Amino acid sequence: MSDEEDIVLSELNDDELVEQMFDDLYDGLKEEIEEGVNILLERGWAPYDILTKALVGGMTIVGHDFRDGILFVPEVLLAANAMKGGMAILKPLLAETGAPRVGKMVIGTVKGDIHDIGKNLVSMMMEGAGFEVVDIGINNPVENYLEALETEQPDILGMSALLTTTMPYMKVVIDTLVEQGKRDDYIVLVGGAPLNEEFGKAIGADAYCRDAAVAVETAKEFVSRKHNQLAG
Ligand code: B12
Repeated sequence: MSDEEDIVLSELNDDELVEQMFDDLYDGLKEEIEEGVNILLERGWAPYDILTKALVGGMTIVGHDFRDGILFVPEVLLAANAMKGGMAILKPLLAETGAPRVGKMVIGTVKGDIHDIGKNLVSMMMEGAGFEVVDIGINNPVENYLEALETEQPDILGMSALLTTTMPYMKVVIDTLVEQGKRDDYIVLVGGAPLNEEFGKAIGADAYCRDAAVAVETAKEFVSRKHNQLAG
C-alpha cells in the first residue's frame, strides 16, 4: 500500500485538507475532490470559499506546471474533470443564495477554443447572484452567438477565451453586432486568462472581468445602469 492510500481526508485539519486537495486535483482524482468538498461543507465552509481556495487554488498550480511543460493535456483534462466534480456539488449551493432575477446573460467560449472551466464558474456565480444564465458551450462561431441573442433576448453577452489565438475572435462577434446595428442592445462582458482591460476596450467590449466575482459585480452595475437609463 502506498502512503497516498493511508490518508483519511476527514482526519486532516482544514489547511492540510486543502493542501491534499491541491494534490488530488493535480492527480485528477475526482472522487477524492468530491469527498474533500463535502468535508469542507460539513465543516461550515462557504461554498464560494471552497470554490476559490480549494478548487481554483489547485487549478492554478496545474496551470503553472502545464505552462512549464511538467504536465500535459491528458493530465490536465483529468484535473479539469476532477474540478468539475467538485463544482457540480457547489453549483446548487451557490445558486441557493440567489436573489430574485436581476438580469439575463448568454455566455459561451469563442470559436476554436474548448476551455470551459472559467466560463462555467462565471455561469455558476452569476446564477448564484440571481442572474438567469444561458450557456451556449464551447467553440462558438459568430452565428451561434447571434442566434442565442435573438432567441434569448438577454441583457448581457459574455464571451470567454483562454488562448491568445482565439481571443481576437471576440472582436469578430462584436464587429458583427455593430454591423447589424445590435451592439447597443447588449452589455458585452469578456474574460479569460490571456485578456486584459486594454484588450477589452480595444475590441469594443463594455468590460473585461478578471474573475467570476468581478464578473458578478460588473454585471450588476451595468444592468442597474441600463435599467435606470430606461426608467429615466
Ligand atoms: C485546463 C486547461 C486545459 C484543458 C481544458 C479543459 C476544460 N474543460 O476547460 C485542456 C487540457 C482541454 C486544454 C487544452 C488546450 N490548452 Co489549455 N489550459 C488549461 C489551464 C491549465 C487552466 C484553464 C482553467 O480552467 N483555469 C481555471 C479557470 C477558473 O480560470 P479562467 O479560465 O481564467 O477563468 C476565470 C477568468 O479568466 C474569468 N473568465 C473566464 N471566462 C470568462 C468569461 C466572461 C464573460 C467573464 C466575465 C469572465 C471570464 O473568470 C473565470 C473564473 O474566475 C490553462 C492555464 C491557465 N493559466 O489558464 C491552460 C492554457 C489556457 N492552455 C493552453 C494551451 C496552449 C492549450 C492547448 C493549445 C494545448 C495543446 N497543445 O493542445 C489546448 C487547446 C484546445 C483548444 N482548442 O481550446 C495555454 C494557452 C497559451 C496561450 N498563450 O494561448 C495555457 C495558458 C497553458 C499554458 N501556459 O501553456 N487546456
